[in-house]
Amino acid sequence: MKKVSLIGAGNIGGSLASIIANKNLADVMLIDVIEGMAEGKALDISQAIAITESSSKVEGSTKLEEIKDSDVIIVTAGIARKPGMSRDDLIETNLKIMKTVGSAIKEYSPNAFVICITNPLDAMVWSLKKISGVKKEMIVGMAGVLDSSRFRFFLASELNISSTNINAMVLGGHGDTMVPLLRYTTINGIPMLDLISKGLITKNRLDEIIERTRNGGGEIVKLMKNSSAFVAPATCAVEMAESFLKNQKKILPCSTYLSGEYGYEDIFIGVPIIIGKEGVEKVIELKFEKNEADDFTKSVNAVSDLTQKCKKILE
Ligand code: TXD
Repeated sequence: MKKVSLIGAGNIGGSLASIIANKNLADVMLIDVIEGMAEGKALDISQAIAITESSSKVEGSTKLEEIKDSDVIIVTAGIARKPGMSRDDLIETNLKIMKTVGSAIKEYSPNAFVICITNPLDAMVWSLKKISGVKKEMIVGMAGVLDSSRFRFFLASELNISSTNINAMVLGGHGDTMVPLLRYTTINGIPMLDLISKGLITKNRLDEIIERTRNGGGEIVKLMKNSSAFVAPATCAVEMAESFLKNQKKILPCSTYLSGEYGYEDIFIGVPIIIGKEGVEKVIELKFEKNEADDFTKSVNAVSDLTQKCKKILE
């Protein structure tokens, strides 16, 4: 069995452990600083395994050295938003945590495929790469798969069709400037834009759905008050981890380190990539139309501001 270490055993970490174990995907090592949190969740999940017929071993610890020799490490350590907080408000606290986590990855598991989830996502994964020294092909951020999944759900609800029939690509930063690409949104191969001309959905409704997708996280924080989304983020991160572990070569929108692609470098931003056993096996460069390029640039600028803040703090 491969080994997946989950640094952070909170809402998303616990969901990750449960999904990975029930899919019989890998052994799981849950880590948390809160005494008993990781061990308790590991024991709870382990007691379901007889029923789900999984052979995953699920363990928990407070010791970061237990991530030793992981194949995949998924990082959720950090604080989540409360109502009224922006993802950017988390930067100070969560950057300090990335320092601890990144140093542990460097020391105990430098060759793992690292998936960062902690917000503000694009700046945190940039910081984690810098601190851990993990090569750019082996570290990504989870956001675009979630934002695209939210977009697909909202569209499916509006059109009263199965969301599995909808292919969508939401790129850019994980925040208010994310870029849902209508031109690349299809319903079983039918371009979404054709549906507008056929009157199945109006441009106005589409714009409202894009806005709702941008605020997808905030909508859940407002409803749940003391936590943000966790089942969907965990499910999306497992899709990325599975593509690596099983060499599935899926094309997924992920926050990825650019070294000149799309004309940018030394920044993590959501772009389509192929994930296989070598990690980020290819960054796919789409040819944007003017409006798409403008939106993408706006998103890169927003992420770059936050990344610069992290750069200054880490210097
Ligand atoms: O799409 C996305 N990327 C976002 C990310 C989707 C939803 C949530 N997003 C962010 O993920 C959220 O804003 C947070 O920054 C993270 C984790 O969210 P979660 O809901 O899991 O937060 P919890 O439940 O507070 O869990 C975080 C755990 C908590 O148990 C802490 O004790 C632990 O992290 N923690 C640590 N574990 C290990 N090591 C250290 N240093 C540490 N510090 C805190």
